[in-house]
Amino acid sequence: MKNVYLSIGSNINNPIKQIINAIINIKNIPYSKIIDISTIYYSKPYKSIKKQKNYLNAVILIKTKLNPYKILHYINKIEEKQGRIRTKFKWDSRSIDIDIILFENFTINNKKLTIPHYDMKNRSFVITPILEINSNIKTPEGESIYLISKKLSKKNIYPYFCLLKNNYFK
Ligand code: PH2
Ligand code: MG
Ligand code: MG
Repeated sequence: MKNVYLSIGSNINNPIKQIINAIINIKNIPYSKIIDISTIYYSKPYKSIKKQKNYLNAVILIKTKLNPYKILHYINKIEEKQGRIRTKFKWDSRSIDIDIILFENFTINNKKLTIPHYDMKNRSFVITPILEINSNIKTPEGESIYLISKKLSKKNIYPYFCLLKNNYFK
């Protein structure tokens, strides 16, 4: 079983409901199980071109027997099911976005998939929840995510909601 860190984000169509539905749908990915869920964070839009609503973001750690392409297939299906509309603008609002941040210690770089996530180091709404789950984690190149987090501003993210207290999704 491989460890996979997924990031989820939503800023339209009832973000808290979208995040909870995404967790339920991720729980149903075959040959996989949820190990941990971070706090859900409230964050300002990062790199948006147009004016956008604020986001909710979280990170989920799963263990899976599937390969990265199969995981990508299932998360794309979940995005589709949750009404994700892909516009021609990369930074548009989204009902749900699920990204593979880390997949064990794999490095993949092709048209379909880039792992680790190409911009994770600049996103405190990704780095902060990962560290909450595993404070010792490193990138495949051996870079400490804790050290990466020290360079990031935490000004734009706030803890919003915590689901783990009652182990609801485990
Ligand atoms: N996702 C983006 C662009 N900007 N900003 C926040 N706060 N959260 C996101 O998930 C996010 C973003 C594109 O994937
Ligand atoms: Mg994304
Ligand atoms: Mg995405």
